[in-house]
Amino acid sequence: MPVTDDLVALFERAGLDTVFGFPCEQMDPYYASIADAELRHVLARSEASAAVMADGYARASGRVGVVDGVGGPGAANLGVGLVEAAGASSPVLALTGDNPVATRGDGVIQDADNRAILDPYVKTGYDAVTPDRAVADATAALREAVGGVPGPVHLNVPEDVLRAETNDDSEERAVSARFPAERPRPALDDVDRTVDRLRNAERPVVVAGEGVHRAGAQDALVAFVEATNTPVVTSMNGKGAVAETEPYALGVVGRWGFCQVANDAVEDADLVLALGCRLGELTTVGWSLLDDDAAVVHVDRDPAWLGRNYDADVAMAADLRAAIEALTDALDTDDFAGRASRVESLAADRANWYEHHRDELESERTPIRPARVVEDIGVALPENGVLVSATSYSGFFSGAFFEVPRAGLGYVQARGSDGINYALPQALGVQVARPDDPVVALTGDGGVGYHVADLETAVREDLPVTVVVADNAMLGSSKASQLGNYAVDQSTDFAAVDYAQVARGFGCDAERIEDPTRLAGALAEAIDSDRPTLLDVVVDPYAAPPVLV
Ligand SMILES: Cc1ncc(C[n+]2csc(CCOP(=O)(O)OP(=O)(O)O)c2C)c(N)n1
Repeated sequence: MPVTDDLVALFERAGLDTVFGFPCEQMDPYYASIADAELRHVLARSEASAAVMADGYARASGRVGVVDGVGGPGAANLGVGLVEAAGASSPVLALTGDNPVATRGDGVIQDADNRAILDPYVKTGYDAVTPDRAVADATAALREAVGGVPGPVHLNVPEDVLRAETNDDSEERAVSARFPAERPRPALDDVDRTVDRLRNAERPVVVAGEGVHRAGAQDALVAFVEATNTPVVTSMNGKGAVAETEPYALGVVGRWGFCQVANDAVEDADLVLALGCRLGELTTVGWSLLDDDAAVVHVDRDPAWLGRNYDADVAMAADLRAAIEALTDALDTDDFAGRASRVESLAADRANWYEHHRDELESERTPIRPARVVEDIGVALPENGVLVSATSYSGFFSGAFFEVPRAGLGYVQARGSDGINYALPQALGVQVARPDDPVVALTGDGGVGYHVADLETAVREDLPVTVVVADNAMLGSSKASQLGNYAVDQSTDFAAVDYAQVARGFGCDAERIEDPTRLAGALAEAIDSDRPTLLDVVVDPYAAPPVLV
């Protein structure tokens, strides 16, 4: 059996319906095997885009995103996606071709040390130098991607190995691309100690991070906080861990795109329950938010994060869903019934905070205020929708003002790396995984430039995303940072570009929007449409974002 038939069969048996990539001669046998199989191959416009799509697909499907590319330049491009996947614990399997084992390194075209290129971003890199190893290593790579803390892996397969036959007994290898692969439980002692602490705390708060999403622990978290009347803030990566429309949800905490009530609740807390959250610099505003006397309970799948930023009074290296369910099972709801009034009072504070920004959210000024763009997206996007936001201003405004209406993966922002470029390809990957749910990508004009050719991918692959370009014809936050820190403005302006025209050239529907009163209607039409649509929204570069400098 050809090695590549085995690889494709393995991916299908693992539960994958789609893979992503960009062809090369080295990988011809793999493409020939895919052509004969059910597996869908999504052709992106670069290996970088394909890798980001695989990341989006992984997050939204709960399965590994597989991406292929040529060695050398393709491997380097794949790194663009893997650096984000690595930072966000997103399981992506990068498959690179390579020159034949006998001649690689001897000045053959596209020659490179592919392992060395991608090693910094992967849990494990495999170099399959025999046909049987190729299938065995692919199996190991899939298991590695979903085992423990999910994350990217790399499988390098030289061309001669890809063209070979194998006698491998791979059909007997049990493998699943779903994550998490296992759910280690917390120690019962730690669970009891946490419940004790929670019972005795006066101002507890949950800080929920992306670990809640990766573990599919959103419903468990909702049950826990409803049983205990504990308010919840999220890191940016944890946004949507609970429905942000619920009274106990206080929004995003931290330096960028935060709700003031969320920051205040953490500053004021006497007990912080950090669930699947690294308590990193952005979330804690440079580790300044938590009170020195606050007790910390930290639950994370990755023991390396326990105690790294804060000493935890109780530290549990466990699956998030298993841990949160264990907490709920161990407590007595009656002990927490009296706390509903605190939740109501915090909900009123959040409503006031929102009202305080109402003028911006509903502003009819031109150029259009970015907060208005986010507000109108929130109104137009149905409950089953996903907003994939770029970082920078798009992320500052959407983090604060977009409310994820139900617990689950309703919002993605590339905080694994903070790259400004990911929103468009990530949204395409999410749309592949969720063909029936509307997906909106919100991005700056600087960010959209990186992968703009993938508007063609959206058309060809029938992915009806809505792309909203918050177009200020500049690298807005770079300009603000240079002016603020050095009183200079160097290399931050672009010439005006009509992105609607560009999008039409790639085959999308498109509209340029300068009138704020047109925004809501255009968004509703785009989201309702079964075609990819780009809205080039001319926004005010000088609207102040919710950022703590
Ligand atoms: C890949 C990458 N390159 C550079 C940066 C540094 N950076 C942060 S914000 C920003 C400007 C982003 O401009 P744009 O996408 O147009 O969004 P805007 O700030 O104007 O809303 C840059 C260059 C980054 N975060 N990621």
